[in-house]
Amino acid sequence: LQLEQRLRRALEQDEFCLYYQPQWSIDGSRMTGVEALIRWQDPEQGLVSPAEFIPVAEQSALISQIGSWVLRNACEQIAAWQARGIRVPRVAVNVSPQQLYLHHLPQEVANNLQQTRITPALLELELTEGALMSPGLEAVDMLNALRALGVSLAIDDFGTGYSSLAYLKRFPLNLLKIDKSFTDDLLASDEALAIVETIIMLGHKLGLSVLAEGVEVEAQRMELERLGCHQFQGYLKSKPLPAAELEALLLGDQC
Ligand code: G
Ligand code: G
Ligand code: MN
Ligand code: NA
Repeated sequence: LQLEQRLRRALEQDEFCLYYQPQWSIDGSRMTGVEALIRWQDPEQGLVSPAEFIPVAEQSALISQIGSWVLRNACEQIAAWQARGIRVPRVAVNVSPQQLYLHHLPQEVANNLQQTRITPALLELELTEGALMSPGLEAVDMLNALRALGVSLAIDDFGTGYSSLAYLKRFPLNLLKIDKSFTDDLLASDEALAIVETIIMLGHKLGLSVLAEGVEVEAQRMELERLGCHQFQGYLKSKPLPAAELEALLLGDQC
C-alpha cells in the first residue's frame, strides 16, 4: 500500500497519538508549556516518525485531516487534564502551511474551544515563517482572528525562513522559537552566536517571549540564559513523552 493510503487508513483506525515535550523557563525551574508532537503507531512497521509522513500528508488533502485530528486531540487532552484538576501548562500544536489555506483555521479553533470549553490561553499554535509569508494569504487578519479567540501564537523554526522584519512587527505573536540548528552551533560558531543574540534582542524589543529549541547540553542552556533567552526545550531536560508520563511529571511537580 502507498504511504498516502496507509495514512488514510491510520486516520480511520485511530492509529495516531500525541506525545508532549516539556518546555522550561530558562533556568529549568518551571515547566512553561509542552509541544504536542504526533506519532503514528503503525501495526506493521511500529512507530513511524512524523518527519517521514507529515511531508507526504502535506502533498495531499490528508494534512488538513491530520491537522484537524491533532487540534481536536490536543484540546480534548487539555480538557481532560483540567477536569482532573491537573495544573495544565500551555499546549503548543504545529500547524502546517496548508492548514492556513485549506481551512478556516480561526473557525475550526473556535469550534474546538467551544466544544471542549478549555481555557483558550492554554492553546498555542506554532506557525512557520514560510507559511505566514505566503503570497495571497491575509496572514495578519487570520492571526488577529486567532488572537481574538484568546489562543497564543508562536513562530516555529525561527531564523530559517524568510520573514521580513516589517511583517514580524505587524503580526500579533507571542513567542519566537529559535531553530535547533542555531542552538546546535551556538557554542562553536560566532555566526550562530550572533544570530541567536539578535533573535533574543529582537524578541525583547518586540515584546515577544523567546524559546530555544533542541537544547541538549547544560553549556548551551547556560549560554542562552546569559543571552537573556526566556525558555528552552530539548533533550537536556526532557524528550517528547506519552501523555501518561507527562502527567506523572506534572503531578510530581505539584506535591
Ligand atoms: O517529534 P519529531 O521530532 O519526530 O517531529 C518531526 C517533525 O514533524 C518536526 O518538524 C515537527 O514539527 C513535525 N511534526 C510533529 N508533530 C506534528 C504535527 O502534529 N503537525 C505537523 N504539521 N507537524 C508535526
Ligand atoms: O519542527 P519542530 O521544531 O516542530 O520539531 C521538533 C522536533 O525536534 C521534534 O521532532 C522533537 O522530537 C525534536 N527535538 C526536540 N528536542 C530535541 C533535542 O534536544 N535534540 C534533538 N536531536 N531533537 C529534538
Ligand atoms: Mn514545532
Ligand atoms: Na522547530
